Amino acid sequence: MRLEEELKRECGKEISQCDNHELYEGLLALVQQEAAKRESNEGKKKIYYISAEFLIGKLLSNNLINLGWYDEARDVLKANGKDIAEVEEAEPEPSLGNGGLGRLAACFLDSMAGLGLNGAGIGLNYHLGLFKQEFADQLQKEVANPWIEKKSWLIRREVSYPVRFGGLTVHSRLYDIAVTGYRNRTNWLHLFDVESVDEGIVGDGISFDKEDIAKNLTLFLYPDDSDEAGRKLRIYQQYFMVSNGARLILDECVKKGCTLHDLPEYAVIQINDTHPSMVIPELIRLLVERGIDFDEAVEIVKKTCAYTNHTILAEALEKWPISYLKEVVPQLVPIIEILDDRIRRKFSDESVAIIDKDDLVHMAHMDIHYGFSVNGVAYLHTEILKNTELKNFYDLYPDKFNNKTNGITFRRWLLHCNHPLADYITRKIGSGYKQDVEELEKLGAFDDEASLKELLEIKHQNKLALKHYLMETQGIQVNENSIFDIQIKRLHEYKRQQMNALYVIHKYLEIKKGKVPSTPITVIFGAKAAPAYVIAKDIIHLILCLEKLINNDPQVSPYLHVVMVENYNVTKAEKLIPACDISQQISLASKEASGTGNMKFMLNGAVTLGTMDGANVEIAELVGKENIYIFGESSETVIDHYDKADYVSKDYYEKNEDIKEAVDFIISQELLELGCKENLKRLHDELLNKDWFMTLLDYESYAKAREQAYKDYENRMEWARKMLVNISKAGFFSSDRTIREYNRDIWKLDEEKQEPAKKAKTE
Ligand code: 26V
Repeated sequence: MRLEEELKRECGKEISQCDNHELYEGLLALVQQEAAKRESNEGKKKIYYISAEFLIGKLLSNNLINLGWYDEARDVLKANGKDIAEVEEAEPEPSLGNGGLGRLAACFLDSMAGLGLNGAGIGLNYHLGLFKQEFADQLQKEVANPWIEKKSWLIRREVSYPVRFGGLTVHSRLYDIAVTGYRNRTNWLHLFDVESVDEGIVGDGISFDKEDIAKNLTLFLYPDDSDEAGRKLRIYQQYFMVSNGARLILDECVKKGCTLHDLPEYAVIQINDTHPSMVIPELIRLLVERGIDFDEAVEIVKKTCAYTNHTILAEALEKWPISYLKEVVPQLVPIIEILDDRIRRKFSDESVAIIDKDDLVHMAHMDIHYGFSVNGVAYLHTEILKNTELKNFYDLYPDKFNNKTNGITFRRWLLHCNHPLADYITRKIGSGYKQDVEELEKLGAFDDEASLKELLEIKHQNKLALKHYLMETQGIQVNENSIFDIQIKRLHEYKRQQMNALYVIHKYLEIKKGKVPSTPITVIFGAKAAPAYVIAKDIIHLILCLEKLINNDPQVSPYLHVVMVENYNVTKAEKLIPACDISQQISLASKEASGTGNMKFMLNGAVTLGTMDGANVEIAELVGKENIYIFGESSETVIDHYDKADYVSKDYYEKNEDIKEAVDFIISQELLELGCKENLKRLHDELLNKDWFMTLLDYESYAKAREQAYKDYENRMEWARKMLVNISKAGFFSSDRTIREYNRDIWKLDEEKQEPAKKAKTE
């Protein structure tokens, strides 16, 4: 076999003599060589997806699948006594993202390459990425997370730019990661780094000198911004990313014959949330520096940049004090002031200004005025942007607004992470669905008893695999015959992990009173909390205390188990999702822009328990109400409560005995013995006196829907039918569909450069 010979040559010895890490490195080198051979940057116009996060996950298997090498590699390894799954374990997971926004960027890169679109990602090469989460004394501890080994996917390039800040100049260095297209050409993820970065300045946990910019600039993703130095560091990082990115874009375009006057014919820049928004003034600055008249530069940029909004949460919409910008990026300030001045002359409405009366620069406002497209990430989210959050902008520019419902790459979230299910689907409907996901609909016909039993058996096998994984990685014992009820996502109050925890308390108390569930339940959480987000950390504390209390109670643990997965990341998601029965998507309606975990679970045959929020709305429409558990108040009602400020959590606490009992249990003797009084008391107070995300408002209907799901699970055939419908309707959520829509409506790249088989359908 060719691969066998090449791998032997690459490793310098017999495959059977190599350890898993050597085999990983050997395969990495082969993939890199092949990817470079398949490189293609043809096409006049190119899409640059610029983002602070790219949560790419491990790359080996994904690349093997995309190159069409996976089966051969698996067989070669097997023939030499090696297991590809163990080789995969040897790869460190790059830690270049936080949550859905970063994972979406990674799925999009995969789809762009798979569809043959001329595109690239632009971001930063954080050496320590997002922190690694460890648990000690039922608390989250943050430690550094180095992921770059001597041999890695990063390819050092000759590209370097001097980047000037207020007080210093640093020199950048470009590293590239190949993005292999599924049976297609290679695109690149461009990650900029700074030559002077120094991991040695990191002290205890993740502490470091926030003011030593030359050494810390690309150390961490989302450095703690609870103080001024942390906030300024974020501005340093953002400017470093966009300045390098903008120069790379201009250089590439000029090389292809662009005169800069015609830049929009060569480049389109998708701004992923507001972290890269400074690309707008920076591009204007660079164009002027290269001889373009200011007014024309503004027009060019307007035709080149498009903005995606990923949240309506006020605290996540960035607003930087102009004084910070004056210190860090003084060269941009006069440009931003002119941009603001032009808006103020045109529109009297203060709410659409770029620089507000408190001298805060609203990054999203700059994107909307000076970009040509604004999109939300799910139907409901875009509607809320148009009608509520960004209504004043929608009134000005109705044509700029459009929706692009998120998607996920099926290569990673089905073919790679769930081999048994992918094989099952291939057996039933053939392998056409791998290219055309809409073919998944054909699965719907296989609702006979034998086929459904097979589906249940696959779920069982995946649960067993997860059981072994949890035992090996965390020493946790779970029952594969229990219901796996899973909530994995960033920890945030709006996502309401606390509501899930309240239900766990309720169940615990019920079992204590002798009411045991027919089938045991395993409730699994996975979440990192931002280091300075106090209540989020209190919620983790509560969950870890519950885990200890419940799992050690012999009266309860046969029926109810709680697992908090440590350091939840892409690799863990790939193990958890295929094993899930119930997918918890329980955000307060209107707050979750889309969610993408919800799509991954659905595709892997889990049934959603969720609110009418984000893409849950579209999932519900696709699968029908018998195949999803929807509960809770609508987004309209929620928005109305906020408008009227009439939600009082205590009313719900006092009205409902179950709620009162569960909430008060947070400060019960049992829990106080296991946890910290300060944290538990603060969380109790928060729920009782504030509850900004209305946990208690929805608790009753949540508990009811969850009970119903558990009850329905007892009829396994009916449950399997729900699983089948979910899988067969998941095709819509392929990121290939999303990317085709971006290209059709926003990017408009040369059609002939796309793979010819599938173009976006016209509406
Ligand atoms: C980030 C942070 C980070 C620090 C703590 C406070 C805070 C609050 C909100 C955010 C969200 C930033 C934007 C984001 O990640 N949005 C997510 O984007 C996904 C992809 O479109 C989408 O599926 C999720 O619903 C949305 O939350």
